[in-house]
Amino acid sequence: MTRSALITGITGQDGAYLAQLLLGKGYAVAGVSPRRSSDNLWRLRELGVEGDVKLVEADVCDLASILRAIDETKPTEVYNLAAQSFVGTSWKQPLLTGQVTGLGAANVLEAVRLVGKGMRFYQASTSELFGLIQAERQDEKTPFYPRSPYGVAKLYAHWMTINYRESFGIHASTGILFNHESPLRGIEFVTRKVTDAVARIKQGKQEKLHLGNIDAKRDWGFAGDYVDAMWRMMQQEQGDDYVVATGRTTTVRDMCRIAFSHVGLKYEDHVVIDPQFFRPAEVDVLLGNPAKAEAKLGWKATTSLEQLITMMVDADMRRVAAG
Ligand code: NAP
Ligand code: F7E
Repeated sequence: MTRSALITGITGQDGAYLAQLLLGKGYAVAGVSPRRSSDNLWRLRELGVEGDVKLVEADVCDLASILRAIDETKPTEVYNLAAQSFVGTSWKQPLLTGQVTGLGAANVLEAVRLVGKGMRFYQASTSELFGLIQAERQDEKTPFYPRSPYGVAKLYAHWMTINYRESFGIHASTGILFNHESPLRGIEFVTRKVTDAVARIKQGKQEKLHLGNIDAKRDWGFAGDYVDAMWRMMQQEQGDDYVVATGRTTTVRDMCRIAFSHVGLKYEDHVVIDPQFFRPAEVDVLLGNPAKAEAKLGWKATTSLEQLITMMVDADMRRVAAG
């Protein structure tokens, strides 16, 4: 029997890598794509899989459209990756973030409950749940303390997933994924903002890079590694919750140092601290403990931060050179 997957958020960074991974495993892959006035398929195109996935026009805020998408594609696995995922925007559009990132997940869960008998469900949970950290290294047992409307919306989605697993016996898993990046990362996130600027500065198209809190620390991994952990969760006998991380934390400042030095520049000569990029409440430090994912899923991060950032700078150097 052909295995099939429906991915909400297929046009995002993780959606594109997950689609590529599943196609490589022989899955029929479909994706929920909300109507947009401009092209949002560039990531699928860059990975060369645009023509291999079936796109269904639907929106996680519209339960009827999700029911139709599930009915049309009859997936065996449903991955809910759709979100308003930019933390900074979540203070500017808190209600929209709640609707898409929080209630959107409830809509997809409800659709699976109503018409998805036997379907497995994955929820994209996040290290932002830990926010103001309650333990030095965060694992599945660490209490949550979200620090943004995004984190709060994800908390609701996280507990709804657990509640549907416990209430209705749905095979539902949450992946508490720490930051993961790639050349397909959105330009507003700090790693890609930096690697894009490094390429522009090196090629004489920009002089300065305006950043906010460069003392913040993150546990950064490669998105290509992390979608494999999602798939592994779906292959387990039972749904469960897993932290997915590298176990190493680095400041934004040191990430900048790696990116600039890769092309022979010094970040100190170009980075300008700009108050507009500071957040109303900050998550100062995140450091994950992926021991459970390593033991139960046989998963391990394989890409170092240096490899990740140089891969991203090289991709942006090519993009900027190509105009
Ligand atoms: P992303 O690049 O921002 O992708 C988000 C996706 O959601 C896009 O495909 C977007 O479509 C879609 N979307 C937005 N609103 C929607 C709606 N109303 N209905 C249907 N789809 C909608 O995010 P990502 O980095 O791939 O992350 C994937 C998921 O993992 C997200 O839920 C994110 O919150 C979560 N997460 C990410 C990280 C990370 O470090 N990357 C870590 C932990 C958790 P358009 O492109 O058309 O807007
Ligand atoms: O910020 C600091 C900023 O926007 C990282 C999302 O995928 O990961 C992501 O959320 C850090 C923060 O990611 C700038 O204050 C400094 O401390 O790249 P980011 P994020 O907020 O960690 C989690 C796990 C998710 O779930 C989210 O969906 O960098 N920072 N200066 C800056 N950040 C940005 N964006 N821009 C700056 O100029």
